[in-house]
This record gives sequence, structure tokens and C-alpha cells, in this order.
Amino acid sequence: MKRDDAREKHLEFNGAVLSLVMGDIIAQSADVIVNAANPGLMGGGGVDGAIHQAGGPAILDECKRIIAKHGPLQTGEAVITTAGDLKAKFVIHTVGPIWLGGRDGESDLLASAYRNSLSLATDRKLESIAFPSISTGAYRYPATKAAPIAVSEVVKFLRLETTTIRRVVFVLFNQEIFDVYTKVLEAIPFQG
Ligand code: AR6
Repeated sequence: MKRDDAREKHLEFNGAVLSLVMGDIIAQSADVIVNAANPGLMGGGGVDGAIHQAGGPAILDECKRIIAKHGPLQTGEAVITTAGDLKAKFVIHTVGPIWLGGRDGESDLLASAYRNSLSLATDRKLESIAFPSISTGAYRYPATKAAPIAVSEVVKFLRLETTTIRRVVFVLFNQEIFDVYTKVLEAIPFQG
């Protein structure tokens, strides 16, 4: 890993950079930031609340239009809107699974949320994307179980698909979860 310190880790991988950053996702200047939303897309707490508060009403207006047209999102689905007043250009809203003990397909659904977000960013020819740790807050997915899924979906995507994405950042809200992702990143063989 290069340019690492206590709050940032970077890994050059397959011509792209995968980073862990401790901080607030609102401050990210990536092309797109990902919102850990709920099916109704009308805002909420955590990442969702922070994005709507900092991004202003243009985001909610577009969410309302999407819901009026398509109905509520399924778990694992992703849609894209303006980023309003945020530094990013777009917000991808995806719905992670609520943790119900692990036998309800949660791991596949969490993987889908990452994969569908990455596909949508690629469809739009975007180059950089910032993710929060989806489902590990209000939805109670244990971070130690969620982090390997999050990291491996990103790595798989960068390895297998023709993608425009050159930079993926996991923005982690506190030291504890930053350390969990760091361990996962260090344990995965990244060659190739
Ligand atoms: N930047 C980065 N990470 C954050 C931020 C932030 N500003 N705020 C919280 N986190 P959560 P979920 C971390 O609850 O579990 C909402 O009400 C947080 O510590 O935002 O997918 C939605 O409307 C945790 O590690 O998302 C849904 O109803 C992670 O981000 C529901 O919560 C995700 O926590 C979604 O729950």
C-alpha cells in the first residue's frame, strides 16, 4: 500500500486506486457518492440524512420523481440522481439489506447493492466513486461481515468488467470500522 497514514490507505490495483478514508462522505469530491438509502428514497438518518441535508432539495425532488415513476426500490437496487449542492456530480442511491441474522440472503443482497452501484457508475462513464459502509449503521449488518463483501465486490468489478472507474473510495466514519476494512484489504491477494 502506498501513501498510507492513520486515516487513509491506498492501494493501486489493476490500473485503478482503491482507497480507505476515515471521514464524512459529504466531503468527498468523487464523481459520484453512494447513499445508503431505504426503498422509499425520502431521506432518513445516517448517510442518507447527511446527503440530503448537505445536498439540498434538488436531490429529494429527483428521488420523488423516481419513486412516482418506478415505485419503491428493491433491496440491492440502485438509482442515480443529481448531487445538488454537494461537491460530487451525482448521488447513487442504493438499498442495503437489514441484518436479520444472516440466513435471509443478506450477503447476496449486500453484494448486489455494491455491484448495481458500480454498474450504474460505469453506464454513466464515471471515473470515481465513494461508498459508505452500506447497511452497517441503522440496518445493523455487522461490519466484520459486511466489509469482506464490500471489498471483494469492488475488486471483482475492477478485475472482471470493462469499467470506466479508476478510483473507488470507502469512506469510513470512525476508527473502529476503518480498522475492520483495513484488515480486509490487507488480507486479500490483489495481484492481477
Ligand atoms: N459519512 C460516512 N459514513 C457515515 C456517515 C457519513 N456522513 N454517517 C453515518 N455513516 P447508515 P444503513 C456510517 O445508518 O445501515 C437511513 O436512515 C455509519 O456509521 O447511514 O445502510 C436510511 O434512510 C455506518 O457505518 O446506513 C435507511 O433507512 C454506515 O455509514 C437506513 O438508515 C451506514 O450507516 C440505512 O441503514
